Amino acid sequence: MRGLSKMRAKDLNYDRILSSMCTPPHPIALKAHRKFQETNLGDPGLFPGSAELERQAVGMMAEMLGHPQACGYLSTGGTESNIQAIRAARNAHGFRDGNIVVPKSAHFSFDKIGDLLCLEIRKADLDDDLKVDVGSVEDLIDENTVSMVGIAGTTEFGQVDPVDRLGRLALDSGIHLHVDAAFGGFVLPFLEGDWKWDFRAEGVTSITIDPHKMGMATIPGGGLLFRHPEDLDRLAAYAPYLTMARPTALTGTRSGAIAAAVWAVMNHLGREGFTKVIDRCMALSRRMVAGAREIGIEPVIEPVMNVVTLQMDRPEEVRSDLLECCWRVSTTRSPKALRLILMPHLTYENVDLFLADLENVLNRYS
Ligand code: 0PR
Repeated sequence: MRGLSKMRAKDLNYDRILSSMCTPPHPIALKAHRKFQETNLGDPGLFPGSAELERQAVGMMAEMLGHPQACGYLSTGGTESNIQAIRAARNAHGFRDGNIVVPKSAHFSFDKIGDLLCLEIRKADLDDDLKVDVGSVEDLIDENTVSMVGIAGTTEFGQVDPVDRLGRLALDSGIHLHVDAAFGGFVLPFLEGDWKWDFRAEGVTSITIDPHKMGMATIPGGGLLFRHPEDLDRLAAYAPYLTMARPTALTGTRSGAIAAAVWAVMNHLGREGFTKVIDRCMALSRRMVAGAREIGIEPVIEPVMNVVTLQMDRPEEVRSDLLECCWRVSTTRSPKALRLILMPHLTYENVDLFLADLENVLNRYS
């Protein structure tokens, strides 16, 4: 154990991490996770309690996403959910040399998908607010398009695509529409505003939502939901020797710990608890933006969710200078900016300390 402790001590704690979409799990999620660690959802007949928790956790997310009848499973995270959603869409079309149309802001998991599923990845332009341009999507779709993708909470800027309009285009053209809400899935339902980005938007066929990001569950906790059961069924393999003959997950063996963690944290926090968490993260984000403005820096967009991007000429240099004060931040590609995620582990005090260090670093350049 001493060897392990030595290695664990090398890992950072989350205090000064502003670059991550993960956060320490809620204590109740951790407790639940430990209790179910050795169970296996890959053979659910042996662990019916864990399987029931998964069904209920998926049901709670389905309700949150505006379609209580939606079906799906708990994956290892956004990458697996995106792969499986596109695989289901491709299988629905029954051909292999197709394409998918994703926004230029899509997560790099879609590049992996192109490679894995032998699909051409077509990238649609963004508008000035960094949302996908629906006209550009329309120009890129053709008879070989197996799916369009909209993002509810882009990785770099936390922006939300016009899913509603994409949904109408999807219905008109008979193409699947997958929404990647890996990050935004546990943010948008708790924000004020009339977002129509989930199953409430007609035409949305599947949604990626990650409990291990803003859902405060344990890693690896992903979610994938489908509007139509037949799409989930398109992922099924045949394994008659298991207690479930037609498993749909990408991985075989998978711990029930995540089902327990998601179930526990969703029941414990409920709508009210999550709203408090999100309110606080948004207040931290507003403080970050206001403090940045005081030292003459503007955000790229007014934050939609708890992702703050600050315009500057040389964000990579600022990033490495901030490392001297032990701050971990990241940068964006286009437009270039310093990227900060205000996760639940951050405090007002640390936001202020960060802003003071940022001002010092920027003064070196002036
Ligand atoms: N879709 C979106 C919109 C995402 O932001 C991410 C990950 C994924 C899909 C893929 O999810 P998984 O990583 O669960 O497969 N977004 C973060 C990113 O790649 C993940 C992350 C988390 C990165 C913590 C760094 C980190 O320290 O930027």
